[in-house]
Amino acid sequence: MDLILIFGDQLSPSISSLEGADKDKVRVLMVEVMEEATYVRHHKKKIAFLFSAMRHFAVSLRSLGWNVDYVKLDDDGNTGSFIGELDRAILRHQPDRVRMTEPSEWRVRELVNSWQISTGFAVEICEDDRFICSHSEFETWVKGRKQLRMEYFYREMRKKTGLLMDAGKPVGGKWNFDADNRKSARSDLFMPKPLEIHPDPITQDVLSLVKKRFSDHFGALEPFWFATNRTGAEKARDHFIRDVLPAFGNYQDAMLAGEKFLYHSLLSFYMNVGLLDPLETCKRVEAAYYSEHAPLNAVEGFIRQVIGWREYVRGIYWLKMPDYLEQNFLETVRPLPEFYWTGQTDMACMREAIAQTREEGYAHHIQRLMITGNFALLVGVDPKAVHEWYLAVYADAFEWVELPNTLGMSQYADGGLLGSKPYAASGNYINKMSNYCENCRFDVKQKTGDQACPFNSLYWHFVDRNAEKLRTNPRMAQVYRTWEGMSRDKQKDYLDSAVKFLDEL
Ligand code: FAD
Ligand code: DLZ
Ligand code: SF4
Repeated sequence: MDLILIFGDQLSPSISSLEGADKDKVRVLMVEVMEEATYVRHHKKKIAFLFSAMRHFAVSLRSLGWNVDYVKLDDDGNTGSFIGELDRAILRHQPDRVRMTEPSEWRVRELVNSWQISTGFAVEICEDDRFICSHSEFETWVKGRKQLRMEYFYREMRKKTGLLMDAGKPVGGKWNFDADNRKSARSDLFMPKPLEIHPDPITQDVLSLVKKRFSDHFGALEPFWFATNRTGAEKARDHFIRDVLPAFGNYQDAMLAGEKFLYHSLLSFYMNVGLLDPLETCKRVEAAYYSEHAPLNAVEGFIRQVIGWREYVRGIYWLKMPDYLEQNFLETVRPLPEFYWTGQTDMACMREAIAQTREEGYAHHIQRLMITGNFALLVGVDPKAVHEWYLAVYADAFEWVELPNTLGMSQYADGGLLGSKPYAASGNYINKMSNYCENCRFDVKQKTGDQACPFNSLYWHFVDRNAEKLRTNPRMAQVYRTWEGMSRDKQKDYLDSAVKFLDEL
């Protein structure tokens, strides 16, 4: 008999570990364990989402005839760890073999490896075929390339999947319509609202548990509106395609005070735990283009994020771990400012991004990259501290996708493997893409002094202090020309302003 361990982000009925298994000769094991909920102190909503989705999945497996051992967090004897629960299940069932789909995170893969070595138990690890690009395909793509640019990888994925392809050529004559996706949003636009799912009894039980056991974790637990099963996630997907997708592209980079979601899909949670299949989701989005429901810039933009960025960061993660976690190209050491947890800051943009992160366990890409990420980059926070924050606070955060985005894309800690230049920006960019500055105690137009937007002087401080590392980057050449063309006095004003702000941080 086989014991099949299913992790909390493997909630797909077609998961490879179940494929071909004989229901009568298999025991499925799913476990809620304290170790997973606390190795970083996850947002309350994230824990509730995971546990509720796991419990719903166990119910659906049982209804399909699988024998499932489901260990709840508060069950008697729960050891609190994957390995402890694996050991207990082996004592209970005396299986011949343990089987699982490869864990998505290096940390858990290592746990399983060491357990296998120490016990000598037979473990079969199946490939996770919910991704379009396997580890070996990614390694083949990497071979012989000097630069690992996402754009080229993405084109391979378009060819492989046939999405938006016409006789071997990209539909619309171009691979990428990102240039059309930079509009700033206005508050008088019609804003779609996310589909809210009312908690059912399973979710309500989990909410009580999280309230009781994780009250000291970051974030608001309620209102809790996430889907926690496949049917709910499919409804959220259909709602996105019907009401939101047509404007997804136009406002992809926009930010508006009070608008937490804009035209984003809110599907990362569901795809990352297996409630939605990424490829199927992309096919449905593609169909919206062919039926003339959504324009090409929106459809191509969404598909690029999923089969491009999402697959690409996973490839980088598995290619570069475990060393990737230790990268710190800019050699930064500052601890994460306390207001990342409290939201108490006079900077309206930061306050807004952190407040909604606390309320929802969600912020959209540009908030993550150009507000909270940009600020940490400019002030020089230790990239590992930034990583741990992102991993804890977002409901869609799993290390394989979060780490390359944070350490690589946002903090440039990998020295440019993922992004060709640091995503550093002054207040001007934030003002162009949002209306945050209208209600800020700082003045985005002032460059230095107590009233000036801190991002302005911090930007030049960042440029100056990293000159040795960044000056030779061709994409930074213009920035350094501008900096070096400034008068000594002007440079000094910027640096003095920044140092004063940093001293008080
Ligand atoms: P949409 O804007 O609607 O995009 C559609 C889909 O594209 C997303 O659901 C997601 O699956 C995919 N996608 C978009 N951008 C990326 C990207 N850069 N990498 C991978 N997939 C992408 N995404 C996560 O899923 N988990 C994370 O932990 C995570 N951490 C991030 C940390 C930082 C610092 C940054 C800058 C980005 C991070 N992202 C992460 C990527 C991106 O911000 C989220 O995928 C997105 O905001 C999720 O919201 P959405 O579903 O509304 O996305
Ligand atoms: C995120 C998470 C949390 C909070 N709790 C659990 C859990 O109790 N049991 C579980 O199987 N998975 C959990 N997860 C998701 C895991 O961290 C995720 O499955 C790992 O990334 C596997 O590599
Ligand atoms: Fe943010 Fe500066 Fe604008 Fe204030 S003025 S919201 S700190 S960018």
